Amino acid sequence: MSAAQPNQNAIHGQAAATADAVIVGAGFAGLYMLHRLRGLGLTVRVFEAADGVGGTWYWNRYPGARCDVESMQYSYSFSEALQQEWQWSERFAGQPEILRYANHVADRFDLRRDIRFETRVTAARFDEASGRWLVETDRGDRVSAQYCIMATGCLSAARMPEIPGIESFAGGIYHTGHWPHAGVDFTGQRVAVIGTGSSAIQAIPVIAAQAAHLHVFQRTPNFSIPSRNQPMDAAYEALWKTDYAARRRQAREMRTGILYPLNEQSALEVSPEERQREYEGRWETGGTAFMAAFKDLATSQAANDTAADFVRGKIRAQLRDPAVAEALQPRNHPIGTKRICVDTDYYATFNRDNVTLVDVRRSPIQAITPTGLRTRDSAHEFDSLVFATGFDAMTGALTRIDLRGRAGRSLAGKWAEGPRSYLGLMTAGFPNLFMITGPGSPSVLSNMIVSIEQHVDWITDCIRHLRARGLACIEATAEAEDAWVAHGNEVAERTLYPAANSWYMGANIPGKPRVFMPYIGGVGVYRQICSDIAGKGYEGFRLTAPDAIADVAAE
Ligand code: FAD
Ligand code: N01
Repeated sequence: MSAAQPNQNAIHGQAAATADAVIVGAGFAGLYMLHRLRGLGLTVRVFEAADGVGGTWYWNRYPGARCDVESMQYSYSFSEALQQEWQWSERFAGQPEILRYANHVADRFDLRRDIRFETRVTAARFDEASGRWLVETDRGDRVSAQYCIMATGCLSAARMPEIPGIESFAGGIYHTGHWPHAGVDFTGQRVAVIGTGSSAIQAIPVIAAQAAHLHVFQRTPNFSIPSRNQPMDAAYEALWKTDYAARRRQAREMRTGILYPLNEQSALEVSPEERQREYEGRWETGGTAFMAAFKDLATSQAANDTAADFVRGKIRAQLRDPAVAEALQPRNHPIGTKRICVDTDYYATFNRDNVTLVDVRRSPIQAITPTGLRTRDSAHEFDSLVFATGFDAMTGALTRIDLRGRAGRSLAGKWAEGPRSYLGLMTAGFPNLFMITGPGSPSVLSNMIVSIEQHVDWITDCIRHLRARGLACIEATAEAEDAWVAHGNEVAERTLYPAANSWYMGANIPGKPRVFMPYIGGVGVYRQICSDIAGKGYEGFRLTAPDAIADVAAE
């Protein structure tokens, strides 16, 4: 724990005083939510499992961890002073710098005093008689609060696959999403990485440069675009800062919440030469804006194929060994339908003599052994094993808490067939329980800080509305929720996304229902829907006076 992060757990074990609101999580969502609710004059208690703020950027300290939304955009916009004074050192910030930023925000807005660190919320139960949530933690806290706000993150429930023999491995075992704070020195070691998603693609080049030998166990190759990261250009920073508010406004209206050039043409309406030029230009610029090369890459298989072919060609061109080049080219999903990756020297890393790619789709992993790993066809020995195997995304952090709404009904039970929500903000039967970037909202398909700010602002306005009118409760109606889920599915079905076995679809977790979880209608469109609903007196929500809370249950 750093000097900037005093241990504030002195009163653990005692029943805490009641609060107006409990917030679970102190990543970017929880921090901003706390700031806004304080602004309303509410008493707030935040619980955070980690011993510091930052969420994703606290936990994911693996080598190479970096943002792929430009620093000038992956930052809060709520404070003009903050966005003017903070200076990013690179085009795409690395994890240590983003964590420093989160700590700076916590200090600048004096947020730590309301955050209980190293405390995991284990349960929260709605009491219909009092209309309050009783929140419990693994440290014995019990807090009664009117509002309960889940800022638990979409990608915070790290997932270890169930491979027999894991516990027998004698060397070091790591997960990218729980990386040791002291770092790991792989010098001279034989290292294995399981997984080739975004985290692995960032970590592999850095680990390969340090380790004696690296084995990469790949089940599904991914499409990755070079980041072309570089030191922050002073003129570029100034360009943003002279015009920050207007640029932020524009970004909020974009489909992804990221301001970058969109091409409104179809990939199929231009000549092959023009298409090639567009892709080459975006490849040279680097980053996720590649996917905005044409308007129909997410909706037309034929259009998508042109982009996928282009990237496959680039992969081939970077590799010396044709067999490795073949194995690294994705062929089982349209480009972008699994989260597009962004890398620095990922493909070239497989030209190194000390890197071996093992295709575990052809020859599946059978067991971890004390000295390594056995696939169907071969055995491999190593000193350290890195799991870059991802997360129980979008729902995992929520369903790991014993959340119970009206009539003691559990959220995990309600969501057994897939998450259901109204706007990704609330779920029927759980009054006054808000989710920041919950399933059913654009969340992971966007610059998440843009989506976080929009949700936090909406929730703040909503609570202000309730209090100004002496109302005790807000909850989504079942009808509004059904309609929103149907709309979300219908919009998703118009795209190629459901075709992929992605974590967006829950496909990475055995037994998880196959449902497209984020809302893909676009950040700007979604924002407008949320504002309109609030403007119509919170259409689709039931707002109740203090003496009417329990009556709803009887309906
Ligand atoms: P988190 O940062 O996940 O914070 C949630 C917090 O809640 C965590 O600190 C967790 O410990 C805490 N918590 C959860 N459950 C409990 C509980 N029961 N009790 C107490 N505390 C709890 N997004 C982008 O937009 N652009 C990017 O480039 C990008 N890069 C990413 C890179 C990585 C490696 C990962 C994993 C994610 C990335 N994301 C990116 C998504 C990223 O998660 C969000 O941008 C953002 O940081 C989410 O903030 P949050 O506060 O909503 O959630
Ligand atoms: O996780 P993932 P991640 N045996 O789920 C493989 C964000 N992020 O941590 O595809 C063998 O994407 C699995 O294989 P398969 C971003 O939103 C952003 O990398 O299931 N392999 C896959 O290859 C991202 O999408 C950045 O066949 C197994 C990998 O493990 C999200 O976080 C950086 C396996 C998991 O990939 C999650 O990324 C990092 C098994 N049993 C993260 N189980 C940026 O750059 C799983 N795999 C912005």
